[in-house]
Amino acid sequence: DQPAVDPVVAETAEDIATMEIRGAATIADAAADALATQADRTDAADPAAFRDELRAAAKVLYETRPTAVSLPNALRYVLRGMAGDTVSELRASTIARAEEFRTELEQAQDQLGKVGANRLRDGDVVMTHCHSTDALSCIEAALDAGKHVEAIVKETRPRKQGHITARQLREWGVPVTLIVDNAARRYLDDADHVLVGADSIAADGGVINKIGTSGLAVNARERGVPVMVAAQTIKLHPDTMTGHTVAIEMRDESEVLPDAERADVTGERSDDEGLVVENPAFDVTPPRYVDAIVTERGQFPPESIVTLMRDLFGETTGEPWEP
Ligand code: RUB
Repeated sequence: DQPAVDPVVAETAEDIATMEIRGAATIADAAADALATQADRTDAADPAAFRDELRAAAKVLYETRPTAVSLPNALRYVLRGMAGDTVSELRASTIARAEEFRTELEQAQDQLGKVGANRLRDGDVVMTHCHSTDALSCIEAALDAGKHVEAIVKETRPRKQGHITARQLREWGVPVTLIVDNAARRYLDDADHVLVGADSIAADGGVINKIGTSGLAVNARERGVPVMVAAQTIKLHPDTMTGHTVAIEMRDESEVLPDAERADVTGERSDDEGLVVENPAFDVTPPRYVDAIVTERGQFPPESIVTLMRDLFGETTGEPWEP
């Protein structure tokens, strides 16, 4: 018998898969919250059944999107906090652990924002890619410190998360220039920083983030614009310490070529097998193109991030639901 997974968990998983809930930190927060709901609404008859239920829920959440390591890191954090000899003790400890995770996530984001803000001077222009709450936290902290900041916001095809960034920045009163991705190199001449988030950071300092980040970083280097990655330590990918690579999500081709536009490409040959549409959601920026990784524990050159990773995740192995 498969353990019962609460409908709220299934719904959260669906929202993550369809990107209703998106961005590495937000996904981690929603996953921890879903596990708390599973614990809260359990009808497990005994402790073993409770643990099985929570593990099953974690698996459903895990199987949504493969690239942001904040998701398995969140699941692992909550599951490892399950403690107690009765269902009610297990329930209470799991809920408390999920709450602790969510609070720490928020605090880490505030803390890294202050670190990142120190890199921004009054009057600086920041170029962004995609929508990252960690990156925005740096701008928010700079504004709180009374600095004037302007932004050049890349649209970020195909999902246009740049719109979310632009909207947030405008709500804070930041002057925004919205550009198509292809205009980035031209506008780098006007930028003092490239500021992006991360879905995962590898042990060698490679940064996995929204597709297009690596090209932007290479162009920024050529233009002499420093690249800053804002990433709380929940984005560090422990498996990469033992040689594993980070899976890059391939999303549906309809995001690139919607059905309604397909005939523009295929003409009459709607079943043209010679046409391939690829839609990788993320890419890897090699560490040499990254100037600083800003975390809640301070800023690091990408080459030294492995030290922090070992300190925080040294003992971490296996799937989140493995004891
Ligand atoms: C989002 C993305 C963001 C990181 C960091 O991709 O690449 O830069 O997740 O975001 P998608 P945050 O839209 O495909 O989820 O700093 O909020 O964790």
